[in-house]
Amino acid sequence: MIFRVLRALENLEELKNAIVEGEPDLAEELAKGLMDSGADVLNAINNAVVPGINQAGELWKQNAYFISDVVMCGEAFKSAMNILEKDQDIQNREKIGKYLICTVEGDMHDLGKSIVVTMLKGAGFEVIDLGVNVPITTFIEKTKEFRPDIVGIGAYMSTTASTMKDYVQALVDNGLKDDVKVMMGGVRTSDEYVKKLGADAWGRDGVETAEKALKLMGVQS
Ligand code: B12
Repeated sequence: MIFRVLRALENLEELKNAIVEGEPDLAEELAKGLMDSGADVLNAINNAVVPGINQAGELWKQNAYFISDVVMCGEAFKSAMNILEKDQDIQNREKIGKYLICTVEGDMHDLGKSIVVTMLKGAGFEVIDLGVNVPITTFIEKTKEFRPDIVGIGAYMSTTASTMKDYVQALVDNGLKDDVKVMMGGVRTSDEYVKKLGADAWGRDGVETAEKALKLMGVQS
């Protein structure tokens, strides 16, 4: 038993390192290994994938990594997430609501959003991911088409974060705001900040976002 636990911890450490070292093929292989061994996927995301990409971000901040290094870490992150997202427990959850999510126009960051998407799926949401660099017109068009219960808006730079308020204003102008809750998130944001932009809730990370989304739906997590 103790060896199984140690081996599982070792696997998580290896996956984290593959992301920090920017090795997409290895990250994919290790994620497949975790899935095949029946590991807890949400635990793998929280304790290997998220810490891995955070560590890569820290290394960039300390000037130990170039952008090209961070891009490779992002690729490794995505290869791992592509595999882990296929987990049957995540796929087969009974759907409790629709969540439409996007990154604002001018912003290409999507690693944090991918984590949020997986956690929301794990919590039972049907997620419509519009991707990155999404103009307000597309956001409104898709909100009208899909009629989500919650919209999630992500922005990751000081230059793009303040534009999230324009997305809320567009919901108001199109008569959609009364039917939808708004969540916001991203590295440059805080609870206080997004409330000023018109959000109903902020998500610090994937887990908190899923918890707060359930709460907005009136479901206890
Ligand atoms: C990885 C990264 C990149 C990658 C992005 C790859 C990708 N596919 O996403 C690359 C290399 C491409 C990149 C490019 C750039 N980047 Co960059 N990037 C980062 C970095 C290192 C990590 C971001 C990240 O993925 N973090 C890990 C995830 C897990 O965390 P997260 O994003 O915060 O997400 C969590 C929460 O915020 C929350 N959350 C996220 N989204 C949402 C959405 C909702 C709705 C909710 C509720 C919650 C939520 O849950 C997530 C999971 O825990 C940060 C530095 C940092 N320390 O954050 C800079 C950073 C964001 N980048 C920055 C900059 C300046 C740039 C560039 C302009 C650099 C350049 N000179 O070209 C370009 C901009 C391109 C563009 N137009 O968007 C700056 C922004 C500074 C500022 N002014 O605010 C930062 C802060 C680095 C810095 N200190 O200077 N970047």
